[in-house]
Amino acid sequence: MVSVTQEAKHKAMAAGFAAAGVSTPNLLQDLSYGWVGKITNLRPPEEILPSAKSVLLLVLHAWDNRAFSFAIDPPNWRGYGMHSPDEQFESYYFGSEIMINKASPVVDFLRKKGYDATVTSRIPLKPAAVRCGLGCQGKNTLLITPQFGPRVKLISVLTTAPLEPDAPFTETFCDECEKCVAACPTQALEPYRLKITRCMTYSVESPYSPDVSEDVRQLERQYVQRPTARSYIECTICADVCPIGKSRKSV
Ligand code: B12
Ligand code: SF4
Ligand code: SF4
Repeated sequence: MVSVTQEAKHKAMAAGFAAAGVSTPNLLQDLSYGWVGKITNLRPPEEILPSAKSVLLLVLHAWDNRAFSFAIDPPNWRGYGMHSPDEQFESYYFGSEIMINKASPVVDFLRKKGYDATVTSRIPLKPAAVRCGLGCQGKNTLLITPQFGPRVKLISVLTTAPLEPDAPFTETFCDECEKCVAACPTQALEPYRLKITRCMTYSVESPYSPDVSEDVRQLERQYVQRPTARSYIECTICADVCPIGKSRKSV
């Protein structure tokens, strides 16, 4: 008989995800939660869905890495930490919109089975994905999957369903390679560590922040493409150069 776990994963694959893995809030207790700089406050699964018993991590192959990195900020957006907490903004991030949409059949399925379920990207997705058996974190700090390397986007479904956990991923891929570290134009990377304010993704998302240095601003103007005045394509260089999974062009 097909289990709820197998059926939930099957729904995810049918919706277009490339891989799906399961862990439990208990097994994710020691991840580093809290604020990442001034960017986002990552929470434990039970704070997002009380009585969550399982975390289903979904991997979407970003088959056009630039299209998936397309973002639009609202006109009055100044940057992380530069607004009062009650200010509401509507940003648009193409990759997230697609993932939320594709995850909804999984949520519907679990709810029809009588469980609660919700989609979220507010947990630390990369280390959670490692615990769900989906890949390892590379020297660019991204999740490196065996099939597509770092060219993936991640999202999670939290549920009260007691799904069967997968074994954590234990292999590593980087060995002596340091291509991502060498390729970053702003030298934001040290192996396994990112200096956030030197990353052009941070600088483009924080157009007025005083914590971004002038050399980074200049490189941002050179490298970050802006299809329209309020839109941009986030940097993907440290993912593009990674040799792991590079030959896989399409799903
Ligand atoms: C905040 C954030 C950012 C910030 C900060 C990035 C960062 N590395 O922290 C900024 C805005 C700069 C950013 C940039 C980008 N991001 Co971003 N970001 C996030 C977010 C919201 C949280 C990341 C996080 O947890 N940071 C906290 C730090 C502390 O966590 P960490 O990197 O895992 O750090 C660990 C390692 O360094 C490790 N470590 C330290 N030392 C050592 C030593 C060894 C030997 C080892 C093994 C490990 C190790 O320990 C640390 C703590 O666990 C996630 C979504 C989410 N909810 O998780 C997306 C996410 C990570 N981003 C993503 C992407 C794709 C990007 C960009 C490529 C931009 C783009 N085009 O989309 C760049 C890549 C920059 C980079 N190389 O990291 C994807 C990653 C997909 C993947 N393959 O992993 C995510 C998952 C979004 C998504 N929904 O898909 N991002
Ligand atoms: S996203 Fe770009 S700027 Fe940021 S670490 Fe990667 S290569 Fe460097
Ligand atoms: S480019 Fe090389 S060092 Fe960087 S994540 Fe990929 S395999 Fe690891």
